[in-house]
Amino acid sequence: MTATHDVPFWGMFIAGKSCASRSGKRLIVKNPKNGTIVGEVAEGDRQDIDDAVEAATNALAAWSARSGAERGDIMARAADILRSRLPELLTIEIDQIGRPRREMVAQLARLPEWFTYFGAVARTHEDTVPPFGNGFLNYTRRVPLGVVGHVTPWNHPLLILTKKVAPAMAAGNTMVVKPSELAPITPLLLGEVFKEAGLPDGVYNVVPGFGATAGLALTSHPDIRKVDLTGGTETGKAVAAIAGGNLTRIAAELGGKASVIVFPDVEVDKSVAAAMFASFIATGQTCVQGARLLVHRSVHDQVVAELVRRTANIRIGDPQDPKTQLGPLVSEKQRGIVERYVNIGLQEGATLAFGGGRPEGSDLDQGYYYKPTIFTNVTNEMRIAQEEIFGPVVCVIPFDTEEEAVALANGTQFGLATSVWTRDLARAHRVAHALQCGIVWINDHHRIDPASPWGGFKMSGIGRENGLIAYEEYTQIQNVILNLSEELFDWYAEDGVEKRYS
Ligand code: TXE
Repeated sequence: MTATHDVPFWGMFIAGKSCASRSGKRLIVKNPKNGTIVGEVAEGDRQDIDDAVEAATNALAAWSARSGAERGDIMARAADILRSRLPELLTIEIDQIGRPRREMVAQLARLPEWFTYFGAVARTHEDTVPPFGNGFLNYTRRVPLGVVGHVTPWNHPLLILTKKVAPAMAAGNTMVVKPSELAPITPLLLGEVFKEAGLPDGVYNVVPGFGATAGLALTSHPDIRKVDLTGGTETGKAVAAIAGGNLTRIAAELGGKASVIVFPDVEVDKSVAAAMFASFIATGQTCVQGARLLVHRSVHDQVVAELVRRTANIRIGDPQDPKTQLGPLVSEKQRGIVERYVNIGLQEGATLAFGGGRPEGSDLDQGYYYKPTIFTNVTNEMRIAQEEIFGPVVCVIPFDTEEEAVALANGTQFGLATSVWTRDLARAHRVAHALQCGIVWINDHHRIDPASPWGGFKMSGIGRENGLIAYEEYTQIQNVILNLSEELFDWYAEDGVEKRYS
């Protein structure tokens, strides 16, 4: 990091070095709580992406030739170094995106687990010996894909990046990252962590820039073997179409409209705590946000009354203050989207039970704050119940039967996650099996683990993060078939013997 005019500056990270972009352009990173400048980073474009892909290509042969154990050792060291640098990363992460410290502490403290888990996967991975018949030794090898591209968003800059980098690195790939233009600093700092851990230069490269320039250059690059993107569904479709032109694999974690289904056997306090946790964490800016609260009609009014009462007590404020419970939205643009949807909800006839505006207070006027907002009298056909708002807005919808709850939860184009709240075990599993989504929590929400597959059905995405499947999706299979026989096999011999192929 260097500084000009008191503004810290971070270069791109290519081949283990920090450097300016070819154009010399810079991106300004602003703090959503008051619009002040957090710092500047080099703004990359096509040529910089080409440079980064070249660095990753040059590093590939040596990195992929390392044993899983060696890769695992480096990743274990990276986990330790990352842990020691968390306080610094935490402060910058909060300044970039405005998420409250109490949330970011909880989230970032878990990041090292991804490197220890996937490092251990690299170390312990076993290939298979599929049956092939007598006289043959037949085995498979999982080999890396090559150079892969990671396009990441601003809502969980380090967590989402880590979910992609750890399996890719463990499997022996090299990578180029295009982080969000709103939150590029911590992804750059991760490069320093890897370098200190002994990761060879060129394995991890970062080119900050905009989606339409650097993002497009990366995802359309013919030498990229896989694009792993988290972002909006429209972005995912556009990127998949372009990647398809090069037969580049794609993994995409896209939008969602998760439901929180509350059955009447759950105490009201518990349901309300569940709904608040699901809906308002990250100021609602998460792909698995509990955007729809489906409540059994018999407890609907009680749940709504308590939800409104408790939501009114949420402390909105400076994200760096450990007591703050709700920070600003990430940008003016994001707040504009939320405000537009709240107006749409009102026009559609939904009832604003709480929120629906900017909070007052001189400190809050400076930032992109928005009150936690509760809509009631919502029907599932309304746009506010169907489209991803990505803000602190929850739509409450009553239901009468289990079948109706499932139909409501499944009744969107998305299929990322749902939480089911009940003490009835058979019902919980029955509902889980009927849900069309990649993640189902029972009596919980938002929980994640590096070992547990994460990703969506339908328009919520393709491919999986986390777990052995994420490692496998960063490899391709090579099948090696060895004929153990020394006998001459002469298909064209005119010996009158009927030939057998197997
Ligand atoms: O995301 P974008 P934005 C949703 C959420 C939000 C909406 C827009 O609903 O309101 O998307 O947010 C890069 N080629 N999610 O505009 O544009 C971009 O630079 C290549 C859900 O911030 O999808 C960034 O690095 N790259 C979500 C990344 O894609 C492109 C997280 C995501 O940006 C590109 C974020 C292109 N043509 C937003 N266009 C989730 N699933 O959690 C953009 N990018």
